[in-house]
Order: sequence, then structure tokens, then C-alpha cells
Amino acid sequence: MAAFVLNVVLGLVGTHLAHAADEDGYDLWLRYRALPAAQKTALAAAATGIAAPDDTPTVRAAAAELKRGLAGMLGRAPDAIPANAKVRAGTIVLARATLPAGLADADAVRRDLASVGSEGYVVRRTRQDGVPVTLIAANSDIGLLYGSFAWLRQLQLGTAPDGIALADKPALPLRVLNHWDNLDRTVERGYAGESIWNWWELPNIIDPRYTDYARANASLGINGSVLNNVNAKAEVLSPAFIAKAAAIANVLRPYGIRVYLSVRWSTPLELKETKTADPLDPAVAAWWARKADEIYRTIPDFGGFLVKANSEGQPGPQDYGRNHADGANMLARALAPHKGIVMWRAFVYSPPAHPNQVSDRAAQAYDQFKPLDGKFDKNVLVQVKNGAIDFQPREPAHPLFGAMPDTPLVMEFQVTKEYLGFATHLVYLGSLFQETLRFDTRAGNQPMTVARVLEGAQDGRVGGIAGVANIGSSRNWTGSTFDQANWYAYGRLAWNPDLDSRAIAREWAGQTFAPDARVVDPVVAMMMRSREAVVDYMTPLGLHHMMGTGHHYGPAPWVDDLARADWNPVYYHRADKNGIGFDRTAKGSNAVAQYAPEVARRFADPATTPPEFLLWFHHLPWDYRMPDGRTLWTDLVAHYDHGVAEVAAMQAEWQRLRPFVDARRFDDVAQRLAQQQREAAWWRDACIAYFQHQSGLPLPAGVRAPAQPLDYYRKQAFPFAPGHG
Ligand code: BDP
Repeated sequence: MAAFVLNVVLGLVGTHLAHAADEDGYDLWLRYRALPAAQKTALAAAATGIAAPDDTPTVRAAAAELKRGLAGMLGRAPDAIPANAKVRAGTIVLARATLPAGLADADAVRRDLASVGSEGYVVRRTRQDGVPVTLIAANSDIGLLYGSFAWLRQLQLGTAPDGIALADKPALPLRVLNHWDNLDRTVERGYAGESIWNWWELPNIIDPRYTDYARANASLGINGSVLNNVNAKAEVLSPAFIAKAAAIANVLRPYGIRVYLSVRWSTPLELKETKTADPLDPAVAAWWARKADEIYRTIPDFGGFLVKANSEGQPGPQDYGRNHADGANMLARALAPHKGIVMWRAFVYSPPAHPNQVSDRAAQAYDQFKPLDGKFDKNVLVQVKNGAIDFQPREPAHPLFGAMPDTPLVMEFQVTKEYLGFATHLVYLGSLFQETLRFDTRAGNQPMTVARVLEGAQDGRVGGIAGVANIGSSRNWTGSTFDQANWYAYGRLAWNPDLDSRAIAREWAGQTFAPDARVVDPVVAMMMRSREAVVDYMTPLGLHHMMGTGHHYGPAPWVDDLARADWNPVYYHRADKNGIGFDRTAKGSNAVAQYAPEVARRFADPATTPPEFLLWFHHLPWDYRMPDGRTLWTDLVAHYDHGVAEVAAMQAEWQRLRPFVDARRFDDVAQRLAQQQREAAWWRDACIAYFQHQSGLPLPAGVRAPAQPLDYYRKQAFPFAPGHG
């Protein structure tokens, strides 16, 4: 009976799904699997040859990718058409702005090219010398590579070649990944194995994986890679490591990816080459200028520095009584002659000056950086995390995005899921990224989304976007299949922050599994509910920072004994017998006043605060009435239950996909979902047990009691959890 059902299902699906061979995930979304017969015929006619100016590494990379993609989808690669030979019907023509002679609608193409800038592309079916061709045109070589990837993406999604017409360009000039990779190859907050950078073997041994990394990033338009951890070591600027970075840069260069390094503020001092690290000391500035010269001698297109200073124990200019602008500008001046930039992080919070002083960690970055707006050199960008605390499952957008009109800003997202279940939980971050990018910071009475701020809509100061990478040496790169989607979504939104996260999920699912609605619809349905699910079973209604100490795995809302008050979960949720939540209104820390008045007004009143941010901004009694009439306590418990139920629903959905996904990836996802189910229930039980202990309230009617007493949860310890240096 079961076999009969399976056969019927497989019969419906068609051969390309029925015999899904096991996949290890290495190919990411660039799988280029054989197309169904009808599509193959159409594509074969549209891909008979490639005419490309074969004279630069980037164009060669584009042609190679086209060949690889077509060989996979068609079963044979198109021939290279030699320069000056006549194109034949079905040629793919890669053309720089000086378009080839004999092009049918050259004027229209020129008009399109005029609007796609230096990195964009135009793809269309047209005719050259009277025969049908596919034109991929751009103003630069990198545009040709991006256009080739975009065309291949459409083909993988099943679009007929005749139906593909594209003209696109990136919205932001700076689209980077931040690797938190250490020089010993461990990865801070990495859940996908070791660093892909084999620092020990570099520069003489080049892992082919570096090229595949570059291809994957170029397919999205990512154009920068910060190779090492923001908690940087001085040695990364030693000649030996500069040579290693240069070897990586050589591999990434043809793919339009520049290399950057995180630098430690006190490097010259630690290398014993200066007597201080005071940014205003001329000897220190001279050291950095010489170091920059040295780097650019080996990496002529080096991107610049990323800096974490005076944050979580890292040294910085404040150690010398200077401010962030003094520090950033000194480095910026060393890089400016080479056109390098400084990305200076705003993730700062200091210990309270007096042990009893209560300062709101969420307010500190603004307090330190707002007064410096306009004081940074032109080649400094201030890099701000998406929210004011720390990459939590949900945070309102960081107030600095609405407060630095005279400084270009870089958005920092965390793609690796430090606070969202590591690589075990299925959580699609496209929804989280989109929510922040569309957050309206307001400019006077005009709407001003975070995306517009980054794009310089307010004042022409164009910023960028950075994602803390989730990439490692794991065979599937990210530790789990669905974490590949987070790399993908980050890259697509970096290219165009206005893209819709659901549409991105559809693209990813179509390329990663199969472009078939019977696969894509349920996969996307799972992805789209996953983020709200994790918020619900971890930190609903605006709660935050309740993860286990250090490793951030699992629930620990009870922790109250860490060295600094603002490291303790109890500092953030403040639950006691009277109520719960952090009061950030004028009666509390007043951090709400850091938003534009229109935004602040809305968040200042619990009645107008969206429920998802309620306890972020307000401390409320347990019997506070929620919009649906339930008490806060009942509502909170219901959110925890809902989160767990959502994971069960995702699991059930995945089971229905069994006939459509190869066994290897299917089983891996199924095991992870089962573990997510266990951990979601653990989060729910531990938090409800704890909050019930604090509130002294009985469980709402019909609610299941936690499986274990509170003490059981408090005793859990995870000494070897990954990613924790
Ligand atoms: C925190 C991480 C820590 C990072 C820090 C940062 O736990 O490992 O070093 O962010 O962004 O969330 O600097």
C-alpha cells in the first residue's frame, strides 16, 4: 500500500524529482541540475555558443560559470565562439558598453546600460547580425559576471530563455561578509565547522573551496569579505598574515570581492613598535600609515579595516581619553591615500561607572556616537548592529539608524544564528532582515526606512551592509541546508534591500531543491513561519537576552550573578511578583527618546507599542490587558505554546516533502527539526517554570505544566557548546 502511494506520488512529480540522488549540499544554490526535457530543448536552442571578450579573469569567470551551469542543466556546455567569428543563432553574447556591431536594439540596450551603474547588468534576448542571441551586457566586467549569474538563476528557476529580460544594479556599494574567524581556525559563534581559511597552510596551499566561496558570493553580489574576527589579534597585521590574506585576495579578486581585515586597536603597541596606541600620537599615526602602505604593496585593492574598539574589553582610543572619531579618523587617514575605508563598529557598551549605577545598555551606542555625527572622515563608515542590544531573535531597529544624518552607516546583521538556535534550528532570517530594513525611522514627517538611510536617501551619504557569516568548513558550508538560505537571503537583500523575503525564499527553495510548486510552496511556508516561531518559544513580546551564559545556548532567564549587571538576563526582563519587562520610557531609562519623536511617541505608550516590542519598552503588571483581552501572563504563556506548536507544524510539513527531496538532505533536516522540537519545548518549559516562580501565578487554565521543576532547568550545563571561544 505504502509503495503504491509512493509510486503514484512519484508518477505525478516527474523524473527529475523522482530519482533525486543524494546531495551533500556543497553546491549550495548553484546546483545546475538537468532540466526537464521540454525546458532542455528550449534552452539548447538558446545556448549554442558563448561569445565573450576572453581577456580578463572576471570575464573568464563569467564564461566559465555559464559553461558550468549549462553543462549541468543541458548536459553539454556551449562552445566558445572565437573573437571576430560570426555569431550563430543561440549565442550568448557577453558585451561591455561598447556593444558589438550588428546588434538589433543597441539604442535600447545603451539606455538600459546608462541606468545600471558600474556594477549592474542588462540581460535580454535580441538579434545580432540577424540571428537570435542572448545578450548579457554591462558597463564593467563585474557586471558581466553578475548578469551571468542572474541569467543562470532564472534558468534554474525554470524560466524559459525567451522570457528572461533583466536590468538591475545593486542599491548599496558595500556588501560585505564579516567572518568571525580566528587565526587558529576556530570561528567565534561558528556552527559550521572550522574556518574555511586554512591560515596555517596559506599562502602556498590554496584550497579550491576559496573559489567556490567566491562564486557563491558573486552569485549574490557580495563584494567584500572581512577575513578575521572583530575580536582581532595583533598578528593579523604581521607580514606573514598579510601574505596569507593576499593569497586569498588573489582568488577572490576575479569575482569582484575585496578583502578587508579586522584590526586590533593596540596592534603597534603589542608588536612593540610604538610606545602607546594613543590615536593623537604622531608616532602611532605614522605606524599605521606605514602598515597601510605595506598592505597595499601586496594587496593593491585591499578594502580597509573593520574595528571593534572599546567594546567588551577590546582596547580603543578611549583608553587614552580620545573618542571613537579620533580613533577612526587616524586609521582612515592611513588608508585614504590608497582609497581604503574604515568600518568602525558602534557595538559599544561600558561597565557602569559605579557598581550601583543602572545604565541601559540599549542606550549606550547612541549616547557615545550621536555626539560624533559629522565628525568622521569621508572614508569612515559607522557599522551598527540591527538592534541596540545584540542580535536577538527580535529587536526594534537600532535608534542610531535614525540619528546619524551626517555619517554613512553600515548595517550589521548576524547571519550565523548565535541567539537563534545555532545551526540546529530552522529559522529563516530573511524575515528578520526585512523587518529591520523596512523599519521606519522617520525624517521629520517623512517616512525614512532603514534601507533608505543606508542608501543615502536623506543626504547622499551612502552606507553599506555587513553580515556576520555562517560559513565554515562543513561540507554544506553552513552546518545545515536551511542555513544556506540565510546566506542567500542576506546576499540578495544586500544587493537590493527592498526585495521581499518571501520571494527570496521562493528563489532559494527553487534552486536548492527543485523549481516545482509542490516543493517550493511547503518549503517556503515552513521558512516564513520559522522566525516568528523562534521568537515565540524563546523571547516573545519583546523579551530579550535570556540565553545561557557565554555560549548563548538554551534558556537561562534566571541568571543574576554575573560580574556585570548588564550581562544578566534578570537585568533585561526584570520579572518579579509585580510584573515583567524593561521600562525604556521616560519613567525608566528613557532610551525610547533616542528614536525620532513620531517613533518614540508610539513606543512610549504600551497601548500603541506593537505587542512584539511590548516588554522591550515597558515594565507591566502581569494582569495588564493585552489587545485581545487576555492578561499579559496568559498571553505570554500562549506565545510559548504557539512557538512549540509551530515547530511541530514545520516538522509535519517536512514529512510531506519526503518524496521530493533526496534522502540525505531530507534526513538531515528531519533530525534537526526533531531536535528543534525538543529544544523549543525545553525553552518553553524552562521559561514558564521560571516566570511562574517569579510571578507566583497559577498556570492559565488548560496549559500543560513544565515537564520538570525549575531547578532541573537551572542545573543544565553545556561546557563544550560550540562557537564560544
Ligand atoms: C556578541 C557575541 C560576541 C561578539 C560580539 C560582537 O557574543 O562573540 O564578539 O557580539 O559583536 O553577540 O563584537
